[in-house]
Order: sequence, then structure tokens, then C-alpha cells
Amino acid sequence: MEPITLSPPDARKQLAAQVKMLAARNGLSVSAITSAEPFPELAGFMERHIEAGHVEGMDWFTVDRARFSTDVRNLHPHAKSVISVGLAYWSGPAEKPDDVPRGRISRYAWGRDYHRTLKRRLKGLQADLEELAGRSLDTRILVDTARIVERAVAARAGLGWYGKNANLIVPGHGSWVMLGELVTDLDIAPDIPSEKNCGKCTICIDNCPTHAIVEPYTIHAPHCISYLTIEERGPIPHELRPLMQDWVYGCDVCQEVCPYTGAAKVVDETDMQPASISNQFPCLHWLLRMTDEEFGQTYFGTPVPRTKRRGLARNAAIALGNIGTEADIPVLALTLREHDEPIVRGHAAWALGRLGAAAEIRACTQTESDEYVRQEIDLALTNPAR
Ligand code: B12
Repeated sequence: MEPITLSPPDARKQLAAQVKMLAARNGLSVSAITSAEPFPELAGFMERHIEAGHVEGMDWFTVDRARFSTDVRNLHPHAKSVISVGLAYWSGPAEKPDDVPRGRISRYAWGRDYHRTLKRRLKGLQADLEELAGRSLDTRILVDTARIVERAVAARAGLGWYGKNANLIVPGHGSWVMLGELVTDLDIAPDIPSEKNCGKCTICIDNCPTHAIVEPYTIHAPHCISYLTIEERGPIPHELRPLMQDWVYGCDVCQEVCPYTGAAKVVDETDMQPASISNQFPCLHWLLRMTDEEFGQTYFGTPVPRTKRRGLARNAAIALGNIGTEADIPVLALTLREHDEPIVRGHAAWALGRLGAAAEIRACTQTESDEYVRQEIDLALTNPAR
């Protein structure tokens, strides 16, 4: 490639076109550019968001972090532009294959960890840009870090627009797009934000199983199934368990019901495809019995290990409490008796209560010594419908 001399304004626009061409060549489905100017309007908004308790439980989400994340130059003082990119991953509708009781893993976590895929492709883009510019560039590659508000960057770059479910909706792909950024000292002509919006549609708000979209664009994370199944380490609040359906890792309901997302193009993205049915619709009995080795073999290299083996098994117990039948009582009883993790035994007691298996719960009252599990057992016996 010929080194180019940059002289505004045409060269900046020409560079923008080349950046997009190179991004596509590196396997980045969509890309758009914004300046490295700060987002002053975001600071107050995020402070109010934190004060209202919408991110409670995510201890890293502090006011200081939030303020820091509203200016990319806090991270990268020489930044002039941010290239916002997306990895599209809608691969068509998918249904559970049989009558086996299975959970659901959210689509973004079916395949390889998107952080790695996006970072690898962004590195390729960086190398191509350095070749194009004829010099080494001062860049930062970011994917999913708390030090930048990715949807705000992407919205200002016009990569897409905010849906009422807070997700960034990208034309042609809906919100089935994972985001990343290349922050650079290159001065590239910015794109224009989109003027689209959801209009009067409230389908996502009306269909959120836990009513976590408390107002348009605002997610109360402690009630979001994604938060509960992935980020919450302790017991899931009793009142939310019956609402969690069969989700065992993340949740896609607010995306699946969205008309824009429903119209997404099918993409052939091998990295986001499940290696086996256990990466997509895992058998709930298996999740309850899974060993550390099996967990590693099946989920290593995907996003799922974030919730750990015990988190996934805890979520499987809740899912069986919600979709299970009498036929699932023996495996839950075995889990309550023998699982090595108290958090899983406690949720198995709850699930047995939901399925009306008081005798199986009572059988463990003498042998269980963990205080937390004993509390769950008591509740399951005295108030089993919770
Ligand atoms: C913390 C976090 C979570 C938390 C909290 C989510 C939340 N909405 O606050 C939990 C664990 C619940 C979560 C869940 C999910 N997450 Co998440 N999460 C993040 C993370 C790390 C930070 C988000 C954040 O700062 N939230 C605070 C709020 C204030 O900011 P926001 O979410 O961007 O919301 C914007 C809008 O609300 C808008 N807004 C507010 N008021 C108004 C008013 C109007 C009129 C308008 C137009 C806009 C508007 O401004 C906000 C600032 O940009 C980002 C990565 C990152 N660094 O940005 C990923 C990220 C947002 N998550 C992502 C994904 C995919 C998900 C899930 C879909 C995963 C799943 N399938 O289970 C769910 C979706 C839940 C949802 N509907 O938001 C993607 C989103 C991709 C996209 N196309 O939008 C991101 C960008 C990660 C990535 N690298 O791709 N997530």
C-alpha cells in the first residue's frame, strides 16, 4: 500500500473510506468513526444511574469510573478519533432439538469469546492502518472495558442508534452486534449520528421477563436476567427466580422480541457458532452433575466461564424449578444431597419446593450442615411456591 499524506478535508474523508474498507477486510462486520471529543452529557446521566441503584452489585461501576469513561482522552491523551466497530452474530432462528430439559445460553456466548475475536481483528486493522499511514500509530484497542461507554461511542459514530432496551441497534443486524473500538491519533473524518429511534414501540419493555427495563433506555441491572445469571455470585432473590424461565447464561428476550432485531441478516460468523449443543441449549441434568473437567472442556474459550461451574449449575437448578416436571425430581434430590457447592444445593432445594417434592427436601434436613442451605430448605418446606 502507498503511504498517504494527510491534508484536510478531503484526505480525512478519504481516510475514513479506507478505514471502513480495511475494517471489513479484517472481518469487522460494521465500522464508523467519531472524534475523540468527550461526552460531557454522559457524566451526570451515569451518576444519576448509579445513585438510582441501577448498577448495584457491580462494585467496579463507581462514580469515578463512570466520570473517567466519559472522556476517551483520559485513557489515551493523544487520541484524535475513535473507530467504533461491530461483530455481527445473528445466525438464524434456533430451537431446542428434543424433549430433554434444556437451558438456554444467550447467543453472544455460543461460540468463541468475542473479546478475543474482536481484539484479533482490531489488531489486523491497526497493522493495515500503520501500513497505510506509513508510520507506527499511537492506538488503543478496547473491547468491553468499563473505561469507555461503548454504546455512547457507537451511537455518536452513527454505527447504530439506541433502542429502548438500551441496546445499540445497527441497521441490517439489529442489536446482534458486539462492539469494540480502535482509539487512534489519526485524524479521521467523523460520521454523523443516526436520527432513527424506536418511535412508539415498547415491545422490549412489555416482554422483559423480570421487568428490568424500568423506563425506556434504562435497565435496572440487579433485575436483568443477564446480570443475575452471569454477574451475581450469591443466591438469586427468591421473587426473581420464577421469572427467569430457562436462561442459564445471559438472556436475549429484549433482543429477540425487537422488530429491528427480528429483521437481522443471517451472517456466516464461524467464531460465534456453538461447538456443541451444550454451548447453546445445555441439558439441565448434565449442568447439575458437571465436573470441573467437563465444564472446562465444554466452555473454555467461550464467555461462559465468567459465571463459573457453580454459577451455571445454580442457574440450571432455577431453570429446572421453572420448566421441570416430576421426572426431574430425582436429579434435583441428588443435587441437594451431594453437590459440592452449597449455592447449588440451596437452589436445588428451591426447585424441589417448586416441583412439590417435600419428601425429598425433608430427607436432607438432618444431614445438611451448611447454614445457607438449611435456610433454603426451611423456606422450600414452609413456602414452596416462591
Ligand atoms: C455493565 C454492562 C452490562 C450490565 C448492565 C447493562 C446496562 N444496560 O446498564 C448487564 C450485566 C445487565 C449487561 C447485560 C447485557 N449486555 Co452488557 N455491558 C455492560 C458494559 C460493560 C457497560 C454498560 C454501561 O456502561 N451501562 C451503563 C448505562 C448507563 O450505559 P448503556 O448501557 O450504554 O446505556 C445507554 C443508553 O441507556 C443511553 N440512554 C440513556 N438514556 C437515554 C435516553 C434517550 C432518549 C436515548 C436516545 C438514549 C439514552 O445512554 C446510555 C449510555 O450510552 C458494556 C460494555 C461497555 N464498556 O460499554 C456491555 C454491553 C453494553 N453489553 C452488551 C451486551 C451484548 C449485553 C447483553 C445483550 C448480553 C446478554 N445477551 O445477556 C445484555 C443486554 C442487557 C440490556 N438490555 O442492556 C454489549 C451491547 C451491544 C449492543 N449492540 O448494544 C456491550 C456494549 C458489550 C460489547 N462489547 O459489545 N451488560
